[in-house]
Amino acid sequence: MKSLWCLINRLFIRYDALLSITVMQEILDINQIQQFIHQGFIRIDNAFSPELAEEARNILWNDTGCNPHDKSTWTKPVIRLGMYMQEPFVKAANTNMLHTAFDLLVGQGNWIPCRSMGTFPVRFPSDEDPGDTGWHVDASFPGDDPDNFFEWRINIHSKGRALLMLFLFSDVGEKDAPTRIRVGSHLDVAKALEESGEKGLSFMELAIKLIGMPIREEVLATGKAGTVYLCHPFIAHAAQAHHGTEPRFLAQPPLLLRKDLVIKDKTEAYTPIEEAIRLGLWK
Ligand SMILES: O=C(O)CCC(=O)C(=O)O
Repeated sequence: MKSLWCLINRLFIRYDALLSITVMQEILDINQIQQFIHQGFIRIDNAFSPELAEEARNILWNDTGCNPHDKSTWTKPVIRLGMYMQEPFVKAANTNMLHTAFDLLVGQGNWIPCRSMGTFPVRFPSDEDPGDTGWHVDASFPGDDPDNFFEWRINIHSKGRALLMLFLFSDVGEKDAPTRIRVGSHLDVAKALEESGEKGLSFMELAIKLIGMPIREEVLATGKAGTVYLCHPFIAHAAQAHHGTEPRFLAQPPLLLRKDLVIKDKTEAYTPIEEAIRLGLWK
């Protein structure tokens, strides 16, 4: 009787595991995981609902001090808004679909749920240069002067940061200031970070190194409100001026790591985020 129970139990556990693998594959298939490793990003459509996006936009519009129905009030090319922790933002960042994708890319549970939506560079149609369109990699841990953002650092283990995420809270077409992503640049960045080890490079040091890196194809982070781009933390990206008609609402919060990444001599399988760093360093 005991062994029959054991067998039934085992069958259930296998069925459960199979079911969760099937659910995971519905969210990200093997091609998307390969794309993440080789190109450094994937796009997830309908990651959160248009209704949540609209609720969030209403809060953001209020904070811009501009009137959505009066273009004469849209006087600046970009307005940067602070951290948002209200319900629509936290819900958007924590859908089942995104949690499953985080598990697949970063390792089961090796990430900290996002409770704040980070900064919002709200971009308005304008002929004026926004002045913040340089190529860069987002930094992940403070340097000697934590108050100086340009001194924040990035190292080969991506200390503290699992992903760069781009959350589209409005429909973003090619003219609506979509973020530019350099396809495969995370591989060049891994190589550039190798020598500096744990100390890594500061945001500015790495931005200067990007200038000498190989020319790579650019992809625009376009999509409907509710789209999320999950990017390798080493991906080089840049803003651009807005040449469309409606303001663009996008957030770029980090996904934080729970445990450090392992890129050498690991006993279990490497996760896609680790695989990508290994690819940049050794393949
Ligand atoms: O506004 C954008 O498209 C991206 C902005 C960005 O990358 C940043 O502010 O770090």
